[in-house]
Amino acid sequence: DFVINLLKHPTFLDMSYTTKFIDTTPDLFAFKKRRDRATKILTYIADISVNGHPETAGRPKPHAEAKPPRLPALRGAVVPGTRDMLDAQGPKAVAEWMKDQKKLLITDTTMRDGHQSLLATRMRSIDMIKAAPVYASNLSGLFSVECWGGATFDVAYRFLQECPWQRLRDIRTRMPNILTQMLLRASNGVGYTNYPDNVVQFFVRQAATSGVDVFRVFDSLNWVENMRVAMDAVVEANKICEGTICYTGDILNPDRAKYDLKYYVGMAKELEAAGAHVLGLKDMAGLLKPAAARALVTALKQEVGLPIHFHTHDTSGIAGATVLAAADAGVDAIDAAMDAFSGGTSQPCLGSIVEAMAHTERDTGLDIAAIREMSNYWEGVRHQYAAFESGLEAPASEVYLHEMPGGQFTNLKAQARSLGLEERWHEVAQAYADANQIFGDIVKVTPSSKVVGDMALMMVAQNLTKDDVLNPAKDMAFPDSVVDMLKGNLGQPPGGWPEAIVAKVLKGETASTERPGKHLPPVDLEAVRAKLSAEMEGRSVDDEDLAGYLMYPKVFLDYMGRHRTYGPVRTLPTPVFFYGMAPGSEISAEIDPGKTLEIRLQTVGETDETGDAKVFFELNGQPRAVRVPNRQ
Ligand code: BTN
Ligand code: 3PY
Ligand code: ZN
Repeated sequence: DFVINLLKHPTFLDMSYTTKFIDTTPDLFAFKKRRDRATKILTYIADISVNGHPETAGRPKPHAEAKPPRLPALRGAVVPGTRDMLDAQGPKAVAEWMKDQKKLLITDTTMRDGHQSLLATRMRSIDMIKAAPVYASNLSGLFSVECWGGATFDVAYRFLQECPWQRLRDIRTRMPNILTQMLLRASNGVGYTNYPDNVVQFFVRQAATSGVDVFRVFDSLNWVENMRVAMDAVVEANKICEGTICYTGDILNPDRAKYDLKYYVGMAKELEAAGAHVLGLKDMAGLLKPAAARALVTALKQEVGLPIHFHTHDTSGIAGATVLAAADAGVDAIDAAMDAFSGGTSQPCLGSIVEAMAHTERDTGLDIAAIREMSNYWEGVRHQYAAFESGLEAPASEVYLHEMPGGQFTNLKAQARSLGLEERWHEVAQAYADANQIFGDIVKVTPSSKVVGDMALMMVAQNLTKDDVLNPAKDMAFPDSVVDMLKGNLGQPPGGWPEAIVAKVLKGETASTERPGKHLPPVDLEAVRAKLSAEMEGRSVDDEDLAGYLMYPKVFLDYMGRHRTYGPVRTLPTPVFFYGMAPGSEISAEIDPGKTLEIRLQTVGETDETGDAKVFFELNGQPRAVRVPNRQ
């Protein structure tokens, strides 16, 4: 076995080995790794075909007669777009251009917020990568394509068994002319907690290297102090830094004076001074109403010199009107999702906005026929994810009561269901609003929104009112996330945390009011790399893997463990990934550029006395059988 391993080793094959080769190449001795990738993928297909995928069990299935997604034809060569402008002229020039030109610029959010808000973030890379060349050819007039960050990062590793970095590189190569955009939670990276400054810097550098052009940077408490490290790292990488305000409350409502026009203009000025190239206006719950948008955008255009990029959610059903009002008031760019991924907790409808602007001063210049064709593809894709639909049936003005972000809404509903509280959803909505007031009326967006959600679920589950929670005489155990937030570990909200609730939750422990990153010691990156490599049997750890591990140590290691067993399952068609194959069916999977596996599932054999089922395949015409435990 050793000799076979040696003879097949790439370093041996390309003759770059030295006399120390055997000493320095521990993987020669890792015989159990010799199962090839094709066998691993067959094992996955066999397992899912016999046992089903744990995530789709008991969930609605795609319609049997639903047509598979059909890619639009390419409408000619790839012409230079915003990405080319960034590369040639730099981020400041792009920002100036945004202000100087008249069109309403559009970001397509389908590949990030669209599926995050409608399908629990479950869209797989293969469905995006196929679309990327069509965007490059047919939609080169888009401002950007949001396709990375937010919740997509950990969901890729955790639930989709794929590498988020590879997704980014694959989209980037196939769509070289349009800016790629990500959502970055400032010091919380793409996680739920504050990371040491050097981890945030390392992550941003790697994201820029792997293909992100526009970084929408926000803080979950709107604390600019806690955004500087991330913003500086983006500027340093010569990418576009979109310093972002999270919108909450209602600037036209005198009862919500904490977040008034003055507050937002003040924050915008802070972001401008902090070096933002673009001002992001992130209405994560869809609370900005048309009249308020008109007033806010007008004021921001007057008071700051940055182009403004507006993002909202259509939970209420009137986000389209808000976008039009913002456009009238001179907003430079807006976010929308392709029609099939729009509406509800997602972004407003891209095609309809393009139509609404057509033949006006702010005509987007986008080709509506190209948009329709693209959306038809997305419609086919969406059907394949029927298991992850939330079933939200209608717009809901209740969003103005609870103020839940679009990306959290369906998640919290699922959490409520798992606690047996689904019937009491409207109480959860009220409790969420009450929890917000308990914390002093804060911005609710990942991760602060999760804390408010945890508190709300506890209140409903234990029948606690706001007065109960605030009553110093009534003892109770608070969720860990609440304790952590009130200790100051997510930073400071405007005006600080209310003293009474801090005293009750921390029981005398002191809270920090300083920037959390100030006291987190830098991580020794090379030491972590060495430790991680050792944990993975000496496998080499590149910067992408290291950055993934630093964000989510356990999630990353679990992913790598499954990767060793199942191989490159990201290359499987989505229906096969979630439902396996039926006997007699055939698929192909391109596991490397130019290396395609033709896989036919012949039959599933009887389950033997050890509980294993033998599954018979044809792989590139050759018979292969694999055994998997039958857990049914
Ligand atoms: C998950 O994290 O649960 C989804 C990733 C794939 C899990 C694989 S699918 C085949 C096998 N059966 C299971 O129940 N889990 C693994
Ligand atoms: C995220 O942080 O994932 C969000 O979408 C916040 O709106
Ligand atoms: Zn959003």
